[in-house]
Amino acid sequence: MSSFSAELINRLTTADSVAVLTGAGISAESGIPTFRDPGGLWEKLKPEELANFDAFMANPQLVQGWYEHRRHVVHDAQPNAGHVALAELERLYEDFTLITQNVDDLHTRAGSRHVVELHGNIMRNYCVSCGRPASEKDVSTASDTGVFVCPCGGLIRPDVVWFGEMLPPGVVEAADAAARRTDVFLSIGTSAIVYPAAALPITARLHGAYVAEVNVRESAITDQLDEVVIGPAGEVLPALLETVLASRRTPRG
Ligand code: BJW
Repeated sequence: MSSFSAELINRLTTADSVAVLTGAGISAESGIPTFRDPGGLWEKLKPEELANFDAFMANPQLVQGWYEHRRHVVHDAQPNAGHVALAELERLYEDFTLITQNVDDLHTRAGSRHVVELHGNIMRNYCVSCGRPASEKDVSTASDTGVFVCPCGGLIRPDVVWFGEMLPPGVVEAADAAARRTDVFLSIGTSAIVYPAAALPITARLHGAYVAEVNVRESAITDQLDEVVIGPAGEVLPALLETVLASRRTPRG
């Protein structure tokens, strides 16, 4: 049974603007492994070995194979109760921004409308030489050398953001603006060690928002926030939605 402070429920009940940051933890209950938890995506292979451009160029087959495997996992996954609760929470506010570090599309598939994808989308691919978006065929037919290549001969990479790469144009600005104007900011299922995403809850708090975290354990920034709710997002978020809905039904004196 999740427990929320009266302050959090009061702030969410009276808020005009709400912003949410999600990380891999929200998709864990959909069967998509996180990055840094035990058994996570990088338990055996470190980020610097896979999620950067130099690693891709050094061993495209390894990196393409890793993403191909993950695309299948994402394709077969379904949004969970946490994704659905956030989509329903969005309907309560005129100004609601869902900022996600995830590349899995599950928020959109759950019905969220204003989604800011900070780190791209694993279902899209493009050619590093000509920039053309890759087709399904391009990413399912390996060349003689075992790698996926564009008809122009260039290597195909996922449309995601690797370490040392800029985030897509406009997304940092959109996320930062939402963090600055929001009344309540929820940071959900992220270890909060990757920037610029990890700065958003702090920005929100500096600009007067009430900032709460939902996670199965404390993150790197827990001690800088107003509140932490410990528990799985798929259980905590439906309970939070129900509590806010009940509070909105209660006449205020
Ligand atoms: C549950 C749960 C359940 C489990 N319920 N919870 C400032 C300071 C220091 C460094 C930098 C800085 N600014 C930029 C940098 C460099 C770098 C960086 O941040 N490095 C840090 C590691 C120190 N950042 C960048 O390079 C970024 N680019 C950039 O800043 O461009 C400007 C620039 C350019 C050139 C030079 C300098 C600056 C790009 C970052 C790209 C990150 N990319 C990845 C891979 C995406 C593609 C892919 O998916 O393969 O994004 S890395 C990976 O980490 C992925 C994630 O989105 C990201 C965050 O991970 P997340 O979501 O937090 O997952 P986990 O696994 O870490 O945590 C899961 C959490 O869930 C845990 O807390 C669990 O407890 C919890 N959990 N089950 C609730 N059921």
